[in-house]
Amino acid sequence: MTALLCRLVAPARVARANISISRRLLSAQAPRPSTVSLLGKEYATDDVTNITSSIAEKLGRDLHRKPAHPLGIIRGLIEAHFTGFTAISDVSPLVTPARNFDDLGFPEDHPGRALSDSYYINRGLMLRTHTSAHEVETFRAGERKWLLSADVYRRDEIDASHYPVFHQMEGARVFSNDKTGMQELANDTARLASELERANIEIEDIPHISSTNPVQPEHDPETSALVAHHLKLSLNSLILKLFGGHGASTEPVRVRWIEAYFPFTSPSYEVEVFYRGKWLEILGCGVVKQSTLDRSNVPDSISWAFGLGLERLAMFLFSIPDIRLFWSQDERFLSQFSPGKVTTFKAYSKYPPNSRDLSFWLPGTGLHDNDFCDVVRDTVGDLAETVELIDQFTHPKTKRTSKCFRINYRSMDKSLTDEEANALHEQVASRVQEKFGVEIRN
Ligand code: FA5
Ligand code: MG
Repeated sequence: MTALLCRLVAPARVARANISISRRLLSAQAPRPSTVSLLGKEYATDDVTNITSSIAEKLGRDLHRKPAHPLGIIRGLIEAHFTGFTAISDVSPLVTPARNFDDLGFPEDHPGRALSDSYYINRGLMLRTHTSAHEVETFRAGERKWLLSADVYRRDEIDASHYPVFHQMEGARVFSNDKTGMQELANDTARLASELERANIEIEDIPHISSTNPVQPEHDPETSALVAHHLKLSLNSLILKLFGGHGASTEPVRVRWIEAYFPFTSPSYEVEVFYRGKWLEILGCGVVKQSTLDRSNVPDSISWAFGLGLERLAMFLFSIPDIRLFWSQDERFLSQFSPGKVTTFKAYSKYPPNSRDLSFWLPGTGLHDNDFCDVVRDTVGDLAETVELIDQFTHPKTKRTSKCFRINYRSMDKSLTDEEANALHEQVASRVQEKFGVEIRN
């Protein structure tokens, strides 16, 4: 859940910002509008509001619901694999912090709650940071085998594999903790195990339960291990389906299971798949905390759940090199995909980047790198391909700190002229100055 800071590159002495703008120091910050409009409704803002207009515009795009979009195709393939599961994909991204964090046992001081990591509309409403935010309501609605796909939002760095909006699919299966439920578990485990035995798949497994990945005190260790085993088989079978038919067919699919920690599951795992020479983390999962089922009024039951990243899967399966492409409205991108089919993306010409540096003295109150990234994104949108902190320096006498960021401007659709890049950079500089009252250096 901890979002990364803006990517740090080894600090080097570099030329100062190649921009010349007035050094006017603005002390007052831009006033905050009293409401923000999201999905056609107005919401009151307050002192924690940090949603930006470039993020607000992403709400309702619903890429995961477009049948000929790579994210929609992946969703369809997974839903087809899990037969008998209810598929949900139309839940609003606006949730209470209680849903996103408290219901799932996140401690008060968890970094995911910070304003620097999550988007808040106001103190009572935020953009979900993961699809687990809907576990309690879905269990409470009586669903016992379900998949829920949605857009999720995290304040994060800007680069080819990080974007502040991405998509997850949550999956869960509940078993009655009685003879019938355990029989169902045993039968399905046997079916999956025999399927996987015959398949060309290499699995690095770990014990279902260990001292560092414990059974919950409410659970019988044997039952918990059976549920964890069924979870592993269910996901190995999905991975075989998704990755088995692509690439060099003689190579086995390689999967490794790793111990993990989530506040709402125990034992917990992450899964990595070896694909095109790299290990790729695709999901987190585990045995659902009994407190979640209790809160959802699901008695005498035990459940597993997983949350997987749809972009991560799609980037690998479709060979899509840049996460921003998922948001492209360019026909050269969209026309390459058709419902139900995994095809290899053919890159169209990539226009040259234009990099510009911006350095400034931080205000006395400091400035989080994610705040800077957000202003860049809000000013120039996807034209900012990467933002890197390339230098920082604290003056030995005044103790003031200066930071230098390098912004790579690149359009997916055209070549940017030097003048256009300069104009974008000027806009960024004046927005940063206006918003944070920083003093721009040159
Ligand atoms: C979670 O979000 C948990 N809610 C998952 C979970 C669900 C655990 C149910 C247990 C039970 P995590 O932050 O690791 O965990 O994200 C899950 C997956 O989302 C990752 O494995 C990855 O595939 C994807 N993901 C996470 N961050 C990003 C990102 N910045 N860009 C693209 N995909 C991401
Ligand atoms: Mg993770």
